[in-house]
Amino acid sequence: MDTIAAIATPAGVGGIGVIRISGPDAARVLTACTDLCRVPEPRRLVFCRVLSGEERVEEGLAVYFPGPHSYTGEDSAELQVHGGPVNTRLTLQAVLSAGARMAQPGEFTRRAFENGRLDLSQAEAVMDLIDASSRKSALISLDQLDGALGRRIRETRESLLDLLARIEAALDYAEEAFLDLDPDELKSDIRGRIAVLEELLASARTARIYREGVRVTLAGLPNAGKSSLLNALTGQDRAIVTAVPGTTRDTLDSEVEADGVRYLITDTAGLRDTQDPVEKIGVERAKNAIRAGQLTLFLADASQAPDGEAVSLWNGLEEPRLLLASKWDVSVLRLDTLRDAFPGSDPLPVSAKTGEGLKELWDRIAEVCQVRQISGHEAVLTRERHVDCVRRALDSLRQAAQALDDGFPADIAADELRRAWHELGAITGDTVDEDIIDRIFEKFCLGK
Ligand SMILES: Nc1nc2c(ncn2[C@@H]2O[C@H](COP(=O)(O)OP(=O)(O)OP(=O)(O)O)[C@@H](O)[C@H]2O)c(=O)[nH]1
Ligand SMILES: [Mg+2]
Repeated sequence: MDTIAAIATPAGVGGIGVIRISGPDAARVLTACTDLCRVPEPRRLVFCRVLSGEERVEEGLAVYFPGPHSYTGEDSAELQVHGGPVNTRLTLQAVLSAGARMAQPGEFTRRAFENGRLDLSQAEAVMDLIDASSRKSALISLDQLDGALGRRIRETRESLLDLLARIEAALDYAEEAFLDLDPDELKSDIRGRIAVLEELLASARTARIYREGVRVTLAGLPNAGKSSLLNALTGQDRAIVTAVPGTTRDTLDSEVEADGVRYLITDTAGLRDTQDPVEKIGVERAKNAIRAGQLTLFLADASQAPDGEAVSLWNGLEEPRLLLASKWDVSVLRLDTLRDAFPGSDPLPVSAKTGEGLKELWDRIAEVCQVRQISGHEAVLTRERHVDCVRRALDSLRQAAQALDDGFPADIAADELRRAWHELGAITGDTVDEDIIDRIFEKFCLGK
């Protein structure tokens, strides 16, 4: 194993720049590229000058982490120098001249994984934490880094092994022991594992919502109050509001965070047949925005009688959709009237003017989008890769249960259980191909 080095801080100017070194030669490299005559005490910062040959190129702090108690599990060191692009590069050069080689992206974390310091899901959490775009998704990654997902997967795999052992023992001593193997009990154990995995799958949806946010589109006839509602929901004076129908021509996105979730709310042009070429394009864009969104809020103006055109637009909308009785402060209708006029609706009264109903609207949005609060230390599937593994494991478990239901011999079920065990192992990296590991780590940044 060779000794690797890289600049760990982002390119550019900053307070400090960190050069990381890891591998069996870390101590020797550190003393060779500095004026330190011996390795510093473990985990103690010491002042040093960085040397290139005899020449001083930088000065800063050095720290040494002997393995296995380091990030990578190997002997490691760090040099903290001034955070400029030229001097950090000079320092790296000095480290490389002292015998280290340039690290590949993600190579430090890959070594941590290969040395058993992190399982694969934790290594992925490191990257997700760095990439987190909201407070909540950062916290989810932190729990995963703590090992919450890995623990849940390992428990499930253990219990599958138990089941397998019971089946195999029964098969080995077929005649007398087969009686010990109560198929109903076996089935109910398998069902228990299925429930655990189904719960995990549901968590993936939540994680995705926290990571990517939710796109909500406002739609309705011209003048229904869409732009006013956009402004009210985001608390900004974002969209132009006038009493003239057809005010909004283009789509307009505005972002707002509610309960830790980022919502991208899109205001659109009022939907109507029009000869105006600009408005025509606007209506086309509105339709595209409705298709691209995850939820449509359809505004029906409650200050006038229900409009047949609005009803047919509502009927053409795909789920999930919510009907809002807009301008409720000047309503001339009862909610029941709207409910009857718009089939399949459960209208929610709102007023952009007074703010009435907005709190309820946020609650309904969260409910329809199935935003679930995540408590701390919960096992959550954060990546498509995990989701695929769990789906395949679930398939196998269902097949196993089915095989027992159909009265097939228990070794058929055992094959499926083994497959599920294998699939789940790919999440933690216990059973995974080298090329998948390559693909995961090549997406890491340099120095991580
Ligand atoms: N009283 C009352 N008036 C409202 C409310 N919301 C909107 N309005 C009025 O309704 C008119 C149209 O509002 P907009 O928000 O521009 O409606 P829109 O759906 O964006 O209209 P277009 O962009 O033309 O499609 C304006 O005169 C608003 O002041 C409300 O909650 N209460
Ligand atoms: Mg508008």
